[in-house]
Amino acid sequence: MVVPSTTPVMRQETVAPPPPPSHAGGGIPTVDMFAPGGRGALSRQVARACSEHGFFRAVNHGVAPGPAARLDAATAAFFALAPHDKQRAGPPSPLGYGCRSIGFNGDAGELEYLLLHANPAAVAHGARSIDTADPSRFSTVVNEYVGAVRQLACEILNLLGEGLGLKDPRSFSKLITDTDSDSLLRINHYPPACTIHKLDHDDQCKMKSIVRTKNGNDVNPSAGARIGFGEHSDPQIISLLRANDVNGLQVLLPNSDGKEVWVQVPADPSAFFVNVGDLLQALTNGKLVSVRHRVIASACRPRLSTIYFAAPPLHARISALPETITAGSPRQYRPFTWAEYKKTMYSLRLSHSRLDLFQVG
Ligand code: GA4
Repeated sequence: MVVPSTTPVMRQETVAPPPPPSHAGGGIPTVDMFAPGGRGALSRQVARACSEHGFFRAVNHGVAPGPAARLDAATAAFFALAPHDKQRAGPPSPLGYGCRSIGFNGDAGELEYLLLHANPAAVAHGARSIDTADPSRFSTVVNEYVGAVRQLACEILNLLGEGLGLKDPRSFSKLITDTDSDSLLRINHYPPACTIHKLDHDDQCKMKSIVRTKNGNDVNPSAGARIGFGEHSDPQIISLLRANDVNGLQVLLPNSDGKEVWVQVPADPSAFFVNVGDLLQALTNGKLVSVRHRVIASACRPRLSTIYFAAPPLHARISALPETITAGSPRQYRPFTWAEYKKTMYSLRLSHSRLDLFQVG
């Protein structure tokens, strides 16, 4: 992964160096969304976390716990159904209920999931096969959650726009608030690993950072490591992940020697984990990099995660913002529509670095 310079590159005027995000929790930058110090400092912190890591933990984020608790209860009830009842909401095409199989090209993981479109009409349609007894109960809960999380996503994108010194700081958030936005909600349920494979308890529960060697193989300290969700970057603009207290998420970050290592992200049910997606990389001409991440499903308790993937409308034209293109930093990606990008991503495997296919020259 190319790591951009440590200060946001697009800012024209001279400003005080951004306060570094704190690194509580295993090298994962943390941004307190209500930290004292004012909006300027906060926006620079968000921009710095996205530029340096493409990833951060948002705490004190202002999303009320109610919608999340209600969604968790509804999805836990769904996953507790008998397999044939869950299958009524599948197979994912790509939306719906899925078990193990991910996408259309042979990727698989140790999980089951619900993948939903985030707009209310689509939620209502999907809910009919998810909560057959009372579909409107399920869609109300999903819409309430999506509304709250979309607001946080917009706030983060506005702060990012401000921190990067964009001419229009709302350039990113406008794309996801469009009524035709193609945003998704994914709920992943990773069953407890030890009940499936009966591996040694310690092997299953002790996951450490895994060093990636030159030939791309992982030095795996645990024989029990199983791929829950394989290595990939998120294709959209930004993703907001919230999970229960079970570890599993890992992000690929450079260590102090510049070597890429898988860093275990300590679980924090009260936080949102924010990922830069491929489209944000394209819009910023590569100044921000979409972080590669995966889930290793080795815990002895189920992991439940919910991810909001904020996307533009299908017809949106994705092109580097003019202020990101300079003599020293020529255009990296040809313009494309989100529809075109989606078509490409569904033709490829999960781990593919798909944005490379849009590189110029
Ligand atoms: C990865 C991020 C999101 O979970 C997702 C995934 C999608 C799917 O599960 O249908 C994809 C994957 C994701 C990228 C490549 C293609 C499409 C599976 C796959 C192999 C919902 C998304 O938008 O892209």
